[in-house]
Amino acid sequence: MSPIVNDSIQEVIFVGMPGPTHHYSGLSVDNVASSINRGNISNPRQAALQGLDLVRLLTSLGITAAILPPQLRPHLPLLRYHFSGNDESVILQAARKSEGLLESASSSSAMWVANAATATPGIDAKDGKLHLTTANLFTNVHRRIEAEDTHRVLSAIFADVPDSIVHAPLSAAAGLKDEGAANHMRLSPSQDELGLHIFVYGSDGRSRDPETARQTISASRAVKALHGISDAQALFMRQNPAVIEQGVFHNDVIAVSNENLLLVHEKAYDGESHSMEVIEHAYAELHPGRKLNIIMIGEKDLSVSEAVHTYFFNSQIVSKRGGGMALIAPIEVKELYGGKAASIMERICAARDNPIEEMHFIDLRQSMRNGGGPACLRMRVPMTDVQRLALAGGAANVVASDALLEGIEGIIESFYPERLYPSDVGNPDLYHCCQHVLGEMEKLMRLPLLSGASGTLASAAPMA
Ligand code: SUG
Repeated sequence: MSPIVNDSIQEVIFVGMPGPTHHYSGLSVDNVASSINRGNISNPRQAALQGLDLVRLLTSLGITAAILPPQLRPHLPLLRYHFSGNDESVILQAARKSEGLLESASSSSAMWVANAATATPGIDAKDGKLHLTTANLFTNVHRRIEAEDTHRVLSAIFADVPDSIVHAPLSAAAGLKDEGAANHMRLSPSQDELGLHIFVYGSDGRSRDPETARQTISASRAVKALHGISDAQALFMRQNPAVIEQGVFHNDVIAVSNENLLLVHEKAYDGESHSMEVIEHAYAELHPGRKLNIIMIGEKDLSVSEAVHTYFFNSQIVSKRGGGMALIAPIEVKELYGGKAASIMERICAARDNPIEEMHFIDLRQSMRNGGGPACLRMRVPMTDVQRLALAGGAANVVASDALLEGIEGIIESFYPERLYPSDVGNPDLYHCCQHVLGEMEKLMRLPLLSGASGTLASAAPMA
């Protein structure tokens, strides 16, 4: 890490690691890829190696990357609401009597860490602290069960980071449904300057709310209040109900931003193009005279359906260490519809009026088949130099280094299965495999993955 000149803010990008139970059982009905691939065979080993490729690409661009490990699956506390006995017996009973429940309990969905939390840098918070609110992911059972462990692991990771607060998930009992940073964007001239926070929601309790809307405005407002963001720095944008119904289950399926750049589909928000004027106006009030680059993609150039299938907007746009931005897109952008979406990206990259200088296409097919592209697999945390140094030097070993990546790769190569049908999650050996993997990662990353994990009633026992 370069020496501290002054305390500037830069993002740390956390990448979520798929776990050994990564499989396709179509658990998210509003997610086109998840539904289409239901019942297909998966390759958890390849999924995790593809995640590491993403980490290596980020570090090659000079970005500080870090790893968020998988969670223990199947999630036994969920199964224990229905079945009793020892771990193996509970899993076997669930496999016989409640396949759907077992599939939910076995999802490796914690890999999509854009849904782990929402982060606000200290510069934007009233108390000057870095805030993270763990998402409650209340909409889907298979995701709801992530929140408790995510909160525990994030708390351990940030324990040594000065001036940081990791909040517990919002109360779903109060009607707050929160899907984390997948529905949040921060616009600013540079990471170091005040940000305009765009909170995107699908439901505000009106009758025309789509049934599948995942984020409530009440949750977005609660995150804004908890983080101490001023009114001038917050905008609440309603998703276009029509696009939610076409498979835009999170904002990051139809928009992506970085610093002063926003790449967005014209149909993303209620009010369509008027919504862009609202964003421009709020940004101009906060940063008079500073340029905001909005690149709006029209329906005639790329339809919402094409955007959903290629995951064009689920790219990452990142600031390279030496200046300029890079775009990291899923390989499907190039492969589907005769490369039409890739041509749009090439034009954007070649244009001189925006900061994107280079494009990278990455093969994340294993995750993509469950609707998780490059943007879903990352959690961005804007941190000061002091905070980044504390993270790198803290008790937890999460910041990507050659040694950490080789260690994780070794665990993946040694223990992850290469073929998994959804019915395989009923084999207790898979649970033991997951215990073993987390035990190894716990030692390597110095995180409480098994100790204290929800679901470890009997699982602290030695590995099989
Ligand atoms: O919540 N897929 C995830 C994908 C999350 C993508 N994240 C962002 N857009 N940020 C979801 O729908 C599918 C699991 C399955 O079918 O087994 C799933 O949960």
